[in-house]
Amino acid sequence: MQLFEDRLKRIKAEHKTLIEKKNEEEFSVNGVYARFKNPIITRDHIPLHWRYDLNKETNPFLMERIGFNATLNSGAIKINGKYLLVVRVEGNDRKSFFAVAESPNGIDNFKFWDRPITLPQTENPDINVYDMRLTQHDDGYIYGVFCTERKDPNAPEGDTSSAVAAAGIARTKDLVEWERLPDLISTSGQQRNVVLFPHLIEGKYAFYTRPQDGFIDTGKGGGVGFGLSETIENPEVKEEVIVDAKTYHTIYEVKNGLGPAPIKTEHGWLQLAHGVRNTAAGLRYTLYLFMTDLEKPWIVTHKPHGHFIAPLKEERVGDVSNVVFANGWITDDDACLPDGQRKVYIYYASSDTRMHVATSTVEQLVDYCINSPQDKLHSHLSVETINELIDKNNEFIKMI
Ligand code: M1P
Repeated sequence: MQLFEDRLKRIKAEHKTLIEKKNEEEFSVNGVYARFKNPIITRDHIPLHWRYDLNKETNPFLMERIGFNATLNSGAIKINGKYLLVVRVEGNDRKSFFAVAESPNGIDNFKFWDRPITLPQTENPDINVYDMRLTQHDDGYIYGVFCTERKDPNAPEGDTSSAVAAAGIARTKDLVEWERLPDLISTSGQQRNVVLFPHLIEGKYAFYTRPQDGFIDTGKGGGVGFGLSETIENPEVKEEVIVDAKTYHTIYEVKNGLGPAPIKTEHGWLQLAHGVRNTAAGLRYTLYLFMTDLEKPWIVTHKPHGHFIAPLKEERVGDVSNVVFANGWITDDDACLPDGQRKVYIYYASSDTRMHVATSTVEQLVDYCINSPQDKLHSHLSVETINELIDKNNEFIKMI
């Protein structure tokens, strides 16, 4: 039967073309970051040998045996000159798992490693895992902190949806072999969007947290939190302070959560987070930036108004529409940029469906944080802020 051979030839060719497709930077009107034309990783990037039984005897129609639904919220790190994403891959069975995709330049040619990550289990096995944040820690390990989700043991009979979210922790030196540590214990009922800080503080491991009362609703716990743990082998945060609270009539009114581990700059720590607000069409997730103090990274020093990246054009539609989410970025100290600027690759997912990249520099992001106006939380004060800029531009108005 020729069908098998014909299909194989075409499927292989289309897969190769997709993976090798060059990406193009788009002109940045806002000047803060540049988007790229193509998504960088989609479900079609999943290796063919994860999807098809390639034996003609057992799969004469060359049909997919295992289907994949989405590639999203990815942790990021650069090792030995390679840009590596720990991608949240979601199967058609709704289960997410982690898999490493590697690119030579950070913007295209992302190729998955041969197998997904085998994540060791605790005595209470994960039902679902997702959204790994990578931290290169001073102790020499790369930590992956992720959400581990299990059915709520206290769910009433017949409730087959209620779940409990906690922060799972694993560590590695190479992203291949992983050692699982116990889940983070904290005072709040549930945790998601937990990030390990790269340095010890007062000799303790430091975590950004997101205490929450329920699985979806953060309730009275919401906001980006921060707490210390005596050890990483028995991680426990006994006290959390709120770094950045959810706030009425902002883009993080309903909830927020930290993205990747922060980037150190001479002006403080650059922080990327997501904020969620409600609309008649459901929740809207956007990304925002802020900075925290160098010595006290739980204290916000600068916070521009509103969102930094919001879903745009095709990004707006997907499995969970109107969402952008980021848990990975890379500062590229090998890239030679004018004036010694440090390049930053910001990896974000759109609508829980596919991965994108945007690029900027540490200097641009710091400038954005320091010099953008704050949210003054009232319309008339927003108008006041606009008028201040118009007045400042008075003598330059002829330029435009
Ligand atoms: O569906 C949007 C996002 O929802 C969750 O984020 P949060 O905990 O802030 O609500 C996460 O499940 C995330 O994976 C997802 O992208």
